[in-house]
Amino acid sequence: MPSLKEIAEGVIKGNEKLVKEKVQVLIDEGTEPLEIINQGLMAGMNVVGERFKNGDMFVPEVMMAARAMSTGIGLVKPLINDSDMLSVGKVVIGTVKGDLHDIGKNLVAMMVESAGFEVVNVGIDISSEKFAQAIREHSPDILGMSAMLTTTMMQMKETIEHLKSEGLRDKVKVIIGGAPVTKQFAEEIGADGYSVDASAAAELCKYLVGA
Ligand code: B1M
Repeated sequence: MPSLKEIAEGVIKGNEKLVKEKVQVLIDEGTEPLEIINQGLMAGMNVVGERFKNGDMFVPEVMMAARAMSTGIGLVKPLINDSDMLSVGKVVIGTVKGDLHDIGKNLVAMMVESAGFEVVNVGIDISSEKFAQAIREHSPDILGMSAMLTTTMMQMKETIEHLKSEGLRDKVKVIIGGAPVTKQFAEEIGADGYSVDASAAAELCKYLVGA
């Protein structure tokens, strides 16, 4: 019988096939779904997060690990009651209007999910109206916006202004990130936080909900 440690190691190595096989064996043998997630899949992803933060792992490896983890979660999730999932909060995340870059944003979504949040990833090219609609629909604790172009980062300001005009700004914490974005810019446009990478984003989300 495979151990949870082997699953964690499979995630760290980004070995999707191995993770899929071992998770299925554990499911078939009756291991608690939440144990597989917390002590196997997420335990592995936490190590990946630390290594990425320290510069010991790079984007392609992190993406492979994230994919392996997602595949494992996909097998286990149908077996879990939503009420069993220990969600520490909900995050809506998207890339702003005019911007099609999503690799970094997806990485952030994965890391935030690994930190225990329910994540609604609304995709790319998201206008301020669509972000507002997503907030109304999902009532998240946090809205995360990503921009990779100097020409699209002002969309973040535009969205914050739009949320104000719709009476939604006080209902949600807003965090931003992406290559051209800085802490100073975040302060200038009235965001609640900025993070430089995916691990820092997960930490920031935890901080903002007091987890
Ligand atoms: Co584009 N592109 N691109 N591109 N692209 C950049 C961003 C660029 C810096 C390349 C360059 O010129 N050196 C440049 C922007 C220049 C600028 O504005 N200053 C650029 C350009 C100009 C363009 C086009 C305009 C090119 C053209 O068509 N002439 C065009 C624009 C299209 C559009 O969006 N409308 C374009 C297109 C593309 C591709 C489609 C080909 C592709 C995107 C594929 C995809 O995402 N599915 C692409 C890519 C891959 C890149 C580079 C090479 C890599 C980006 C990436 O994925 N990095 C990029 C150059 C570079 O960055 N070296 C470039 C890896 C990723 C993990 O990092 O996205 O930074 P990153 O995310 C990090 C952090 O930024 C942070 O955490 C992530 C993980 O640690 N982070 C957040 C990101 N979002 C966050 C949100 C948070 C918190 C942290 O909270 C919510």
